[in-house]
Amino acid sequence: MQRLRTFLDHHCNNPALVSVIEGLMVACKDIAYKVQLGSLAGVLGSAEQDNIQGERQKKMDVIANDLIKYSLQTMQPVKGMASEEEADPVACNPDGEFLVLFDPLDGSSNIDVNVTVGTIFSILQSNPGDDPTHESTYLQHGREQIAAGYVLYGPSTLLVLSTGNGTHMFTLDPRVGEFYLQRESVKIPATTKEFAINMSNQRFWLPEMQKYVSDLLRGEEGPLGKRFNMRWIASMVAEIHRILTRGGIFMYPYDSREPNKPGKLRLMYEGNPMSMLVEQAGGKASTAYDDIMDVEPTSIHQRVSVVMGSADEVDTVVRYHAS
Ligand code: P6P
Repeated sequence: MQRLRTFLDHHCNNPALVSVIEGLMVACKDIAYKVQLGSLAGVLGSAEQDNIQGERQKKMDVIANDLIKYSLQTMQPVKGMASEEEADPVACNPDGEFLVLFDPLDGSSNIDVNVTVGTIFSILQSNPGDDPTHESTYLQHGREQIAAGYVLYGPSTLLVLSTGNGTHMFTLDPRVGEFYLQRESVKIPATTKEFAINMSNQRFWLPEMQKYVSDLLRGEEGPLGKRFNMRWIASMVAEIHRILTRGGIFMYPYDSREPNKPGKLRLMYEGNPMSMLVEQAGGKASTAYDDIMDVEPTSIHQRVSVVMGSADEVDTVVRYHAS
C-alpha cells in the first residue's frame, strides 16, 4: 500500500505544498481521534456561542477550528488562512506562499447523533505583497485553486484530495497514523439514478428547480424516463463522497427563505473545493446557471447555489434553468 507522502512526492512536484497538506493531516488526525471519542472526550454538544454566520457552534466546531488554525500557523509555507468559523482572515507566516481556506467541521449538526462529518479545505497561491489579513487576498476564482480536499470522519477516516491531476482517495490506518492510497483518479459516472436535496425546502425553490425535482419524482412515467432514489445526510462532505464513489447529484439551490442570498453553502471553502474535486473526477459543478468555479468571489463568506455530481444530470438541471 502506498503512503500519502510517497504518492504526493510522485504526483505533486511542489515540496512546500506537500508539507502543507501533510501538516493539515496532523490536525485532521487529531480531529478524527476526538470525533471518535465523542462524549468520552467531552466534545459533544453546543459551544453556547454563534459564529460569523450566525450559526450556533458545536464544541467540536471550535476545537476543530483551533486545531487547524494552530497547525497552519506553525507551517512556514502558509501566509494566511480563512475559516468558516472566523469572521476575518488570519495572518500566519509573512514569507509564506499559500493561503488555506477551510470549513473545519462540515455537517457538524450531525456530530451529536454520530453521523459522518468532515473537514473541507482549499489551497490558493498568494502573491508577494498580498496582505494576509485583508479579505481581497483570498478572493480568487475556484479555478485558481492549486489543491482542494476533504477529510471524512466516518466509519473510516478518509482523505480525498486533488492537486490538479485527478481526484484521489486515501484511508487512515489509526494503528500507525498513516494515510494509504485507496483509489487513484476516481471517476464519477456521467449518469445517475440517485439525487440528494433537502425536500423540506421544496416550496421555497425557484419554479425551475421545483419542475426538475417533480420530474425526478415522476420516475419512469416522467420526461426523465427512469426511477430515481433519494439520499439526504445533511453533511455535504458525506454526500459528495458518495457521489465521488458511485455517482449521483447533490443540490442545495437558491431558496426564498433568504432571498438576498444565492444559497446556503459557502463558495470559498465549500463550493469551490468540492467543485475542484468533482470536476477533476469528470463530474460537473454548477450554480444551475454557471460553473461554480467561474463565480466571481466578492467576500470570503459569500454563499452560492450548488448543483454538482454526474455530468449528464448536472447538464439536465442547467437545461431546466435555461428554458
Ligand atoms: P440542511 C451542514 O450544515 C451544511 O452546511 C452542509 O454540509 C449540508 O449539506 C447542509 O448544510 C445541510 O443543510 O438545511 O439540510 O440542514
